[in-house]
Amino acid sequence: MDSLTNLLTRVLSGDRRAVARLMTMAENGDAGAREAMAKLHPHTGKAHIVGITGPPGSGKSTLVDKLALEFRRLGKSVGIIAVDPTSPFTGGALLGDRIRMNAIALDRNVFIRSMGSRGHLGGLASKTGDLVRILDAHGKDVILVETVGAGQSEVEIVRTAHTTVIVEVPGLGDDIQAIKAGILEIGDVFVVNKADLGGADETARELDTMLDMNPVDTGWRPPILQTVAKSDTGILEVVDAITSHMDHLKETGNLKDRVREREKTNLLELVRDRVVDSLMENDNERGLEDLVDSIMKYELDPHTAAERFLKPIR
Ligand SMILES: Nc1nc2c(ncn2[C@@H]2O[C@H](COP(=O)(O)OP(=O)(O)O)[C@@H](O)[C@H]2O)c(=O)[nH]1
Ligand SMILES: [Mg+2]
Repeated sequence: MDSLTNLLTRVLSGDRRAVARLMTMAENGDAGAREAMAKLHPHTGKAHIVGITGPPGSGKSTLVDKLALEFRRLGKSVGIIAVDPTSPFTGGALLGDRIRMNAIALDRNVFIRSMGSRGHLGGLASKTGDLVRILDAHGKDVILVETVGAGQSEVEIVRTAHTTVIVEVPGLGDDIQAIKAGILEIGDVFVVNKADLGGADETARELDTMLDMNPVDTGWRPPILQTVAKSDTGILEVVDAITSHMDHLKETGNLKDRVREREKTNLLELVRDRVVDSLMENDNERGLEDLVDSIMKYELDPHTAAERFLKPIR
Protein backbone atom coordinates (compact mmCIF):
# COMPACT_ATOMS: atom_id res chain seq x y z
CA MET A 1 0.00 0.00 0.00
CA ASP A 2 1.56 3.33 -0.98
CA SER A 3 1.66 6.13 1.55
CA LEU A 4 -1.18 8.09 -0.03
CA THR A 5 -3.52 5.10 -0.02
CA ASN A 6 -2.47 4.45 3.51
CA LEU A 7 -3.25 8.05 4.47
CA LEU A 8 -6.68 7.81 2.84
CA THR A 9 -7.49 4.57 4.57
CA ARG A 10 -6.62 6.19 7.84
CA VAL A 11 -8.75 9.27 7.12
CA LEU A 12 -11.72 7.07 6.25
CA SER A 13 -11.29 4.93 9.33
CA GLY A 14 -11.36 7.93 11.61
CA ASP A 15 -7.69 8.62 12.29
CA ARG A 16 -7.50 12.25 13.43
CA ARG A 17 -3.83 12.69 12.74
CA ALA A 18 -4.31 11.52 9.19
CA VAL A 19 -7.12 14.06 8.81
CA ALA A 20 -4.90 16.87 10.04
CA ARG A 21 -2.12 15.78 7.72
CA LEU A 22 -4.35 15.61 4.66
CA MET A 23 -5.82 19.01 5.51
CA THR A 24 -2.36 20.54 5.58
CA MET A 25 -1.58 18.95 2.24
CA ALA A 26 -4.82 20.29 0.78
CA GLU A 27 -4.20 23.77 2.15
CA ASN A 28 -0.72 23.83 0.68
CA GLY A 29 -2.02 22.73 -2.69
CA ASP A 30 0.20 19.66 -2.48
CA ALA A 31 0.17 17.51 -5.63
CA GLY A 32 -0.67 14.40 -3.63
CA ALA A 33 -3.60 16.21 -2.06
CA ARG A 34 -5.34 16.53 -5.41
CA GLU A 35 -5.07 12.80 -5.98
CA ALA A 36 -6.24 12.11 -2.46
CA MET A 37 -9.23 14.44 -2.83
CA ALA A 38 -10.23 12.59 -5.99
CA LYS A 39 -10.28 9.30 -4.13
CA LEU A 40 -12.15 10.83 -1.22
CA HIS A 41 -14.95 12.20 -3.35
CA PRO A 42 -17.11 9.05 -3.42
CA HIS A 43 -17.05 9.01 0.37
CA THR A 44 -18.49 12.51 0.73
CA GLY A 45 -22.00 13.88 0.63
CA LYS A 46 -23.29 12.66 3.96
CA ALA A 47 -22.53 15.58 6.28
CA HIS A 48 -24.80 18.52 6.99
CA ILE A 49 -22.65 21.56 6.20
CA VAL A 50 -23.56 24.65 8.17
CA GLY A 51 -22.02 28.08 7.50
CA ILE A 52 -21.91 30.54 10.38
CA THR A 53 -21.17 34.11 9.44
CA GLY A 54 -21.50 37.59 10.84
CA PRO A 55 -19.42 40.59 11.90
CA PRO A 56 -16.22 40.16 13.94
CA GLY A 57 -16.92 39.93 17.64
CA SER A 58 -20.57 39.01 17.24
CA GLY A 59 -19.94 35.77 19.08
CA LYS A 60 -19.65 33.32 16.20
CA SER A 61 -16.90 31.24 17.77
CA THR A 62 -18.71 31.14 21.09
CA LEU A 63 -21.90 30.11 19.34
CA VAL A 64 -20.15 27.48 17.23
CA ASP A 65 -18.64 26.02 20.37
CA LYS A 66 -22.07 25.78 22.01
CA LEU A 67 -23.74 24.44 18.89
CA ALA A 68 -21.09 21.73 18.69
CA LEU A 69 -21.80 20.71 22.28
CA GLU A 70 -25.51 20.58 21.58
CA PHE A 71 -25.05 18.47 18.45
CA ARG A 72 -22.81 16.15 20.46
CA ARG A 73 -25.57 15.77 23.04
CA LEU A 74 -27.81 14.67 20.19
CA GLY A 75 -25.25 12.02 19.35
CA LYS A 76 -23.87 13.69 16.24
CA SER A 77 -20.18 13.93 15.47
CA VAL A 78 -19.00 17.44 14.62
CA GLY A 79 -16.35 19.09 12.48
CA ILE A 80 -15.48 22.75 12.88
CA ILE A 81 -13.60 24.89 10.39
CA ALA A 82 -12.92 28.45 11.47
CA VAL A 83 -11.80 30.71 8.65
CA ASP A 84 -10.22 33.83 10.04
CA PRO A 85 -9.31 36.37 7.39
CA THR A 86 -7.41 38.50 9.86
CA SER A 87 -5.08 35.75 10.82
CA PRO A 88 -1.80 35.09 9.07
CA PHE A 89 -1.73 31.55 10.43
CA THR A 90 -2.63 28.57 8.35
CA GLY A 91 -2.73 24.91 8.99
CA GLY A 92 -3.19 24.95 12.71
CA ALA A 93 -5.47 26.01 15.48
CA LEU A 94 -5.40 29.69 16.29
CA LEU A 95 -4.51 30.27 19.87
CA GLY A 96 -7.76 32.09 20.63
CA ASP A 97 -9.94 29.43 19.11
CA ARG A 98 -7.98 26.70 20.78
CA ILE A 99 -8.58 28.21 24.17
CA ARG A 100 -12.19 29.09 23.51
CA MET A 101 -13.03 25.67 22.21
CA ASN A 102 -11.23 23.84 24.95
CA ALA A 103 -14.40 22.27 26.26
CA ILE A 104 -14.95 20.42 23.03
CA ALA A 105 -11.33 20.14 21.94
CA LEU A 106 -10.93 17.08 24.13
CA ASP A 107 -13.90 15.34 22.58
CA ARG A 108 -12.67 12.84 20.01
CA ASN A 109 -15.89 13.19 18.09
CA VAL A 110 -15.20 16.83 17.43
CA PHE A 111 -12.53 17.93 14.99
CA ILE A 112 -11.52 21.59 14.98
CA ARG A 113 -9.43 23.27 12.35
CA SER A 114 -8.60 26.95 11.96
CA MET A 115 -7.57 28.45 8.69
CA GLY A 116 -6.01 31.83 8.09
CA SER A 117 -6.89 33.33 4.78
CA ARG A 118 -3.98 35.68 4.30
CA GLY A 119 -1.67 34.44 1.64
CA HIS A 120 -4.41 32.54 -0.12
CA LEU A 121 -4.73 34.75 -3.16
CA GLY A 122 -8.17 33.62 -4.09
CA GLY A 123 -8.89 29.96 -3.81
CA LEU A 124 -9.98 30.33 -0.24
CA ALA A 125 -13.46 29.00 -0.85
CA SER A 126 -12.21 25.96 -2.71
CA LYS A 127 -9.61 25.27 -0.03
CA THR A 128 -12.27 25.53 2.64
CA GLY A 129 -14.32 23.21 0.45
CA ASP A 130 -11.49 20.66 0.49
CA LEU A 131 -11.30 20.75 4.28
CA VAL A 132 -15.07 20.31 4.46
CA ARG A 133 -14.89 17.31 2.13
CA ILE A 134 -12.15 15.73 4.20
CA LEU A 135 -14.26 16.03 7.35
CA ASP A 136 -17.28 14.75 5.45
CA ALA A 137 -15.40 11.65 4.27
CA HIS A 138 -13.95 11.27 7.75
CA GLY A 139 -17.55 10.72 8.84
CA LYS A 140 -18.53 13.89 10.65
CA ASP A 141 -22.32 14.29 10.76
CA VAL A 142 -22.35 18.06 11.07
CA ILE A 143 -19.68 20.45 9.82
CA LEU A 144 -19.74 24.00 11.13
CA VAL A 145 -17.83 26.52 9.04
CA GLU A 146 -17.24 29.84 10.79
CA THR A 147 -16.28 32.84 8.73
CA VAL A 148 -16.39 36.60 9.12
CA GLY A 149 -19.16 37.97 6.99
CA ALA A 150 -17.29 40.71 5.27
CA GLY A 151 -15.79 40.16 1.87
CA GLN A 152 -16.68 38.32 -1.26
CA SER A 153 -14.65 35.25 -0.38
CA GLU A 154 -16.57 34.89 2.87
CA VAL A 155 -19.84 34.98 1.02
CA GLU A 156 -18.48 32.33 -1.33
CA ILE A 157 -17.48 30.14 1.59
CA VAL A 158 -20.92 30.44 3.06
CA ARG A 159 -22.40 29.47 -0.27
CA THR A 160 -20.72 26.10 0.09
CA ALA A 161 -23.03 25.33 3.02
CA HIS A 162 -26.40 23.59 3.05
CA THR A 163 -27.59 25.87 5.81
CA THR A 164 -26.33 29.37 6.48
CA VAL A 165 -26.64 30.96 9.90
CA ILE A 166 -26.23 34.73 10.08
CA VAL A 167 -25.14 36.04 13.48
CA GLU A 168 -25.94 39.62 14.38
CA VAL A 169 -25.80 41.60 17.58
CA PRO A 170 -28.27 44.11 19.01
CA GLY A 171 -27.97 47.80 18.39
CA LEU A 172 -26.83 47.91 14.83
CA GLY A 173 -29.22 50.76 14.13
CA ASP A 174 -28.75 52.23 10.70
CA ASP A 175 -25.83 49.99 9.92
CA ILE A 176 -28.17 47.08 9.67
CA GLN A 177 -29.37 48.26 6.26
CA ALA A 178 -25.90 48.20 4.82
CA ILE A 179 -24.91 44.90 6.37
CA LYS A 180 -28.05 43.17 5.33
CA ALA A 181 -27.85 44.07 1.68
CA GLY A 182 -26.02 40.95 0.58
CA ILE A 183 -26.58 38.86 3.66
CA LEU A 184 -30.36 38.67 3.68
CA GLU A 185 -30.52 36.49 0.62
CA ILE A 186 -28.04 33.94 1.90
CA GLY A 187 -29.37 33.57 5.46
CA ASP A 188 -31.43 30.48 6.33
CA VAL A 189 -31.37 31.10 10.05
CA PHE A 190 -30.83 34.47 11.72
CA VAL A 191 -29.42 34.71 15.20
CA VAL A 192 -29.36 37.88 17.27
CA ASN A 193 -26.63 36.98 19.75
CA LYS A 194 -25.70 38.93 22.89
CA ALA A 195 -29.37 39.27 23.69
CA ASP A 196 -28.23 40.00 27.26
CA LEU A 197 -27.08 43.42 26.10
CA GLY A 198 -30.61 44.65 25.43
CA GLY A 199 -32.11 45.87 22.19
CA ALA A 200 -32.26 42.35 20.75
CA ASP A 201 -36.04 42.52 20.26
CA GLU A 202 -35.68 45.62 18.16
CA THR A 203 -32.91 44.14 16.03
CA ALA A 204 -34.96 40.98 15.55
CA ARG A 205 -37.94 43.09 14.49
CA GLU A 206 -35.84 45.03 12.00
CA LEU A 207 -34.55 41.79 10.53
CA ASP A 208 -38.08 40.49 10.36
CA THR A 209 -39.25 43.57 8.48
CA MET A 210 -36.39 43.25 6.04
CA LEU A 211 -37.10 39.58 5.43
CA ASP A 212 -40.69 40.57 4.68
CA MET A 213 -39.44 42.90 1.99
CA ASN A 214 -37.36 40.10 0.47
CA PRO A 215 -39.83 37.29 0.03
CA VAL A 216 -38.26 33.98 -0.93
CA ASP A 217 -39.73 31.42 -3.25
CA THR A 218 -38.28 28.38 -1.54
CA GLY A 219 -41.06 28.14 1.01
CA TRP A 220 -38.60 28.55 3.86
CA ARG A 221 -39.07 31.62 6.02
CA PRO A 222 -35.78 32.06 7.91
CA PRO A 223 -36.45 32.06 11.63
CA ILE A 224 -34.98 34.88 13.71
CA LEU A 225 -33.70 33.61 17.04
CA GLN A 226 -32.17 35.29 20.03
CA THR A 227 -29.25 33.82 21.94
CA VAL A 228 -26.81 34.52 24.71
CA ALA A 229 -24.11 32.21 23.45
CA LYS A 230 -21.85 33.06 26.36
CA SER A 231 -24.30 31.57 28.83
CA ASP A 232 -25.89 28.84 26.72
CA THR A 233 -29.23 30.53 26.21
CA GLY A 234 -31.23 29.74 23.10
CA ILE A 235 -28.72 27.27 21.67
CA LEU A 236 -31.11 24.35 21.41
CA GLU A 237 -33.49 26.49 19.34
CA VAL A 238 -30.69 27.27 16.90
CA VAL A 239 -29.84 23.59 16.57
CA ASP A 240 -33.53 22.84 15.99
CA ALA A 241 -33.76 25.52 13.32
CA ILE A 242 -30.65 24.20 11.56
CA THR A 243 -32.03 20.67 11.61
CA SER A 244 -35.48 21.81 10.42
CA HIS A 245 -33.87 23.65 7.56
CA MET A 246 -32.17 20.47 6.39
CA ASP A 247 -35.48 18.59 6.72
CA HIS A 248 -37.10 21.28 4.61
CA LEU A 249 -34.38 21.04 1.96
CA LYS A 250 -34.86 17.30 1.76
CA GLU A 251 -38.66 17.42 1.70
CA THR A 252 -38.82 20.02 -1.05
CA GLY A 253 -36.07 18.56 -3.16
CA ASN A 254 -34.17 21.84 -2.84
CA LEU A 255 -31.21 20.01 -1.36
CA LYS A 256 -30.18 18.66 -4.70
CA ASP A 257 -30.35 22.12 -6.27
CA ARG A 258 -28.22 23.57 -3.52
CA VAL A 259 -25.60 20.90 -3.78
CA ARG A 260 -25.57 21.27 -7.52
CA GLU A 261 -25.14 25.04 -7.23
CA ARG A 262 -22.35 24.47 -4.77
CA GLU A 263 -20.52 22.01 -6.99
CA LYS A 264 -20.85 24.39 -9.91
CA THR A 265 -19.45 27.33 -7.97
CA ASN A 266 -16.64 25.18 -6.68
CA LEU A 267 -15.80 23.82 -10.10
CA LEU A 268 -15.69 27.31 -11.57
CA GLU A 269 -13.41 28.47 -8.81
CA LEU A 270 -11.06 25.56 -9.37
CA VAL A 271 -10.96 26.31 -13.07
CA ARG A 272 -10.31 29.99 -12.37
CA ASP A 273 -7.47 29.11 -9.97
CA ARG A 274 -5.91 26.76 -12.49
CA VAL A 275 -6.12 29.27 -15.30
CA VAL A 276 -4.50 31.96 -13.18
CA ASP A 277 -1.87 29.51 -11.91
CA SER A 278 -0.93 28.38 -15.38
CA LEU A 279 -0.71 31.98 -16.56
CA MET A 280 1.57 32.85 -13.69
CA GLU A 281 3.93 30.02 -14.51
CA ASN A 282 7.05 30.45 -16.66
CA ASP A 283 7.98 33.80 -15.25
CA ASN A 284 4.79 35.37 -16.43
CA GLU A 285 4.66 37.30 -13.19
CA ARG A 286 7.00 39.71 -14.99
CA GLY A 287 4.57 39.89 -17.87
CA LEU A 288 1.80 40.76 -15.45
CA GLU A 289 3.82 43.58 -13.93
CA ASP A 290 4.61 44.95 -17.39
CA LEU A 291 0.93 44.97 -18.28
CA VAL A 292 0.10 46.78 -15.06
CA ASP A 293 2.79 49.35 -15.92
CA SER A 294 1.21 49.86 -19.32
CA ILE A 295 -2.21 50.38 -17.78
CA MET A 296 -0.78 52.94 -15.40
CA LYS A 297 0.92 54.78 -18.25
CA TYR A 298 -2.37 54.77 -20.17
CA GLU A 299 -0.75 52.80 -22.97
CA LEU A 300 -3.21 49.96 -22.46
CA ASP A 301 -6.70 49.70 -21.09
CA PRO A 302 -7.44 46.91 -18.59
CA HIS A 303 -9.55 44.86 -21.00
CA THR A 304 -6.86 44.82 -23.67
CA ALA A 305 -4.27 44.02 -21.01
CA ALA A 306 -6.37 41.07 -19.83
CA GLU A 307 -6.68 39.90 -23.42
CA ARG A 308 -2.89 39.95 -23.81
CA PHE A 309 -2.34 38.21 -20.52
CA LEU A 310 -4.67 35.42 -21.59
CA LYS A 311 -2.94 34.97 -24.94
CA PRO A 312 -0.77 31.97 -23.97
CA ILE A 313 -3.86 29.86 -23.36
CA ARG A 314 -6.06 31.13 -26.14
N1 LIG B 1 -22.42 39.83 26.34
C1 LIG B 1 -22.21 38.77 25.56
N2 LIG B 1 -20.98 38.52 25.09
C2 LIG B 1 -20.80 37.45 24.28
C3 LIG B 1 -21.85 36.59 23.94
N3 LIG B 1 -21.38 35.63 23.13
C4 LIG B 1 -20.07 35.88 22.98
N4 LIG B 1 -19.71 36.97 23.69
C5 LIG B 1 -18.38 37.58 23.82
O1 LIG B 1 -18.09 38.31 22.65
C6 LIG B 1 -16.68 38.28 22.36
C7 LIG B 1 -16.44 37.83 20.93
O2 LIG B 1 -16.85 36.49 20.82
P1 LIG B 1 -16.34 35.54 19.66
O3 LIG B 1 -17.08 34.27 19.82
O4 LIG B 1 -14.87 35.49 19.64
O5 LIG B 1 -16.84 36.35 18.37
P2 LIG B 1 -16.50 36.12 16.82
O6 LIG B 1 -15.43 37.10 16.47
O7 LIG B 1 -17.76 36.43 16.13
O8 LIG B 1 -16.07 34.70 16.66
C8 LIG B 1 -16.07 37.35 23.40
O9 LIG B 1 -15.51 38.12 24.43
C9 LIG B 1 -17.26 36.56 23.88
O10 LIG B 1 -17.09 36.10 25.22
C10 LIG B 1 -23.17 36.88 24.45
O11 LIG B 1 -24.15 36.19 24.18
N5 LIG B 1 -23.27 37.99 25.25
MG1 LIG C 1 -14.38 33.81 15.75
